[in-house]
Amino acid sequence: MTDQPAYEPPTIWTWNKESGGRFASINRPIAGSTHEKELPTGRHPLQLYSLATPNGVKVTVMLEELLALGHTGAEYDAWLIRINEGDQFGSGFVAVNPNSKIPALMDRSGPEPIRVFESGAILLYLAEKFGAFLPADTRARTECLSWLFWQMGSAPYLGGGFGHFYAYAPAKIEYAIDRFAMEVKRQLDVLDRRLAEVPYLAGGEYTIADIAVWPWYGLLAKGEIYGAGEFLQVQEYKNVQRWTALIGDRPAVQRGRMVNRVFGDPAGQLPERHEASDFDTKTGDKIEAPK
Ligand SMILES: N[C@@H](CCC(=O)N[C@@H](CS)C(=O)NCC(=O)O)C(=O)O
Repeated sequence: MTDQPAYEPPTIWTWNKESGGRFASINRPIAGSTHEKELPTGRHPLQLYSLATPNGVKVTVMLEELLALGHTGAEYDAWLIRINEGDQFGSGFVAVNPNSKIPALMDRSGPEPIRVFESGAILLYLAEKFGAFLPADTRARTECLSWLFWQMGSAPYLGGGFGHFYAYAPAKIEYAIDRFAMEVKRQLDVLDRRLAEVPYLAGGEYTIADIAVWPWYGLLAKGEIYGAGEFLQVQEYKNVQRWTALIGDRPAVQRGRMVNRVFGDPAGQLPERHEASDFDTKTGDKIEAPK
């Protein structure tokens, strides 16, 4: 157990101090905007407001995959939302996503703009709009959506549970780390058993289920999130490792990971994306850092 001092919750919780830990400064118990700020709009049909966290990467991978398939209607402007600076609480962003979290998408291709928030909803919206990465056959489509929703329900245990208590919380709490390490290892085993049967999560085809799951569990399997590869012994999940490498080799996945990225190797950072050529000319190693 933990040697934390015992905490007796008061009758009514009040917001009287920062909770501590990384991201504490942006946590608030109330929704809505904190300041007036319009969002920029570029010339493409799709306007994405995001950051290259796993939830953000799902959407940029999907857009790059659609473009790679030749869907020119998927051309997009990707604008950077710096969540650690509170951009998600600007009035323009809240109008696109009342939940104040990236990613958020505005489809301006029709007579009236359509807003889409929640990464799973964005993937499904794009898959249906372009008729891609979502099988038409009822059985395969249903399997795809089951894994898509599995991801949406499971990843908060990985990110908000395990990742938070293992990497970000102000104190290491054994109970919390044990509880969520157990759950995350179980989730990896769920994926491993599924991927022992089929090449991709929905079956024989690469779909939005893979696009949703890879940025979380693929990157975890590569030891690239929370520095937890050894702790969770991720190399043991052989089928997850095979699938992680297969998806990671896709050029669209490699491009999607770079968009709205402002950390890591400068050559892998494309803070904003407005043209396909930006990958060749506007990465962090090619542009001067803002003073
Ligand atoms: N369920 C949402 C989760 C989105 C989410 O948690 N986004 C995080 C970054 S990965 C965020 O914007 N956090 C900012 C905040 O909580 O204020 C989705 O999948 O779109």
